[in-house]
Amino acid sequence: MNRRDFAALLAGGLASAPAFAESLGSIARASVRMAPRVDGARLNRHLTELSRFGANPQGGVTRLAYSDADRQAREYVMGLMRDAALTPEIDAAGNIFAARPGRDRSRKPILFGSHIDSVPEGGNYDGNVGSMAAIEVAQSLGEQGIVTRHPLQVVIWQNEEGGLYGSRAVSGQLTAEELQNVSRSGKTIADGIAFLGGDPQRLASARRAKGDIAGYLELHIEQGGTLDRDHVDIGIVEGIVGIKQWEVTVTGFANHAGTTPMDERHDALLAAARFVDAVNKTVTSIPGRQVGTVGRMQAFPGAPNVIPGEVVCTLELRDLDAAKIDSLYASIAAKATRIGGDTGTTFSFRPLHENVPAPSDPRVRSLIADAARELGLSTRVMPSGAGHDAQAMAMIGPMGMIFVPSVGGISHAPKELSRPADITNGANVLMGALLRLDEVGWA
Ligand code: HGY
Ligand code: MN
Ligand code: MN
Repeated sequence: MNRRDFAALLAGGLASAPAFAESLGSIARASVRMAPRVDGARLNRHLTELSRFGANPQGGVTRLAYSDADRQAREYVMGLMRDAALTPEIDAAGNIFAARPGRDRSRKPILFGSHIDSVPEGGNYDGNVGSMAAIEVAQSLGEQGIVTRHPLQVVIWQNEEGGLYGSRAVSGQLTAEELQNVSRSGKTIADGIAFLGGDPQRLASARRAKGDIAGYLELHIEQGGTLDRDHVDIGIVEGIVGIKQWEVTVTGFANHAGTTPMDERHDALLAAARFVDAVNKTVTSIPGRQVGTVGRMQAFPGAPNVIPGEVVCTLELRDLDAAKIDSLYASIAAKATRIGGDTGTTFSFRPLHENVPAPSDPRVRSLIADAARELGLSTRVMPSGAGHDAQAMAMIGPMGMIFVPSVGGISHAPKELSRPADITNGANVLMGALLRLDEVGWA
């Protein structure tokens, strides 16, 4: 029913309540018809199928970047892209891009997507939800005959979990030294990129400059418990934490565990144990949401009857404020020196990688809020304690992130779970935000 008829109905008085209710219903249906929707059943089916690649017997997935499971999963995803009438291509950095032309060739592309690599013994939703949803949105737009003004590019980033390697190559933040970092699959980053079909010698061709994109949108699971606990449908990310990681080497002196008196030892593992405690005490000594973690530790030579002569571990610090990360690091390094003095050991720190903190674009946040409101979904503006490829994209264009609830806040673990209805909601919000971004397009 159009506006004029509706006004006549009101002016002529209500013929009868049922007629009026019917008219309201038709208006409501008309407005619902205006909000295109994804095929939620197909989206959740694709998520289930994707979980086969690198599946763990205890549940969840180990799909390490540059592993066979990663490459096989990428093949599956590229097949879905072709089913969605997209043409997947692999850029020199090993990222998968699938483009759809827009009506206005002068416009810059809108990018949207996520990653499908996982942590060891991770969950089936981290990255996968945003990746499958992006393909589903592109497929649904095509099926509903919706052609956007801007070109669209669905992207599946490579090696997000190792440190945003694929997206940082595109944003120009990846350094040549980092290509020699060894990934969890055992391959160097350079070999891993080649394994996925990229070309580490031509990384510059994957680079995009600030202004090369009209915007970037990413749907992701919250990986925390706020939305689930407070029964909120959609998280609108205000900013993504900065992350700095170091490899820490503690050097002592390997010796006989039986004949070396306690006061003559240079025990690298004792020093490392005090270091872990010092990290925790330093990070919790000031107010705020900063976090610090020693996530991995190896003692050498690793025999019960040998005093460890060396320990290699990791240090990771996160906060929305880069300056706070740096001051925490300075305090921890000073404490490490004192621990070394007390134990006759030395500490060295080798930077592994850095993700700079990234605020989302307030204009994109309001588009996401409008899309959620139109769908009758509740929203919460919130920070992201997890790192995401979106923070690399924020370096080159307006960025927005959409969260859906993680049940119990569990993530990076086999019990990671998001409900199918929430995932479908998130994909519909992604679609709505994308169409709004296309409408207002700033570039
Ligand atoms: O580690 C992170 O925060 C992200 O899940 N890669
Ligand atoms: Mn992720
Ligand atoms: Mn993750």
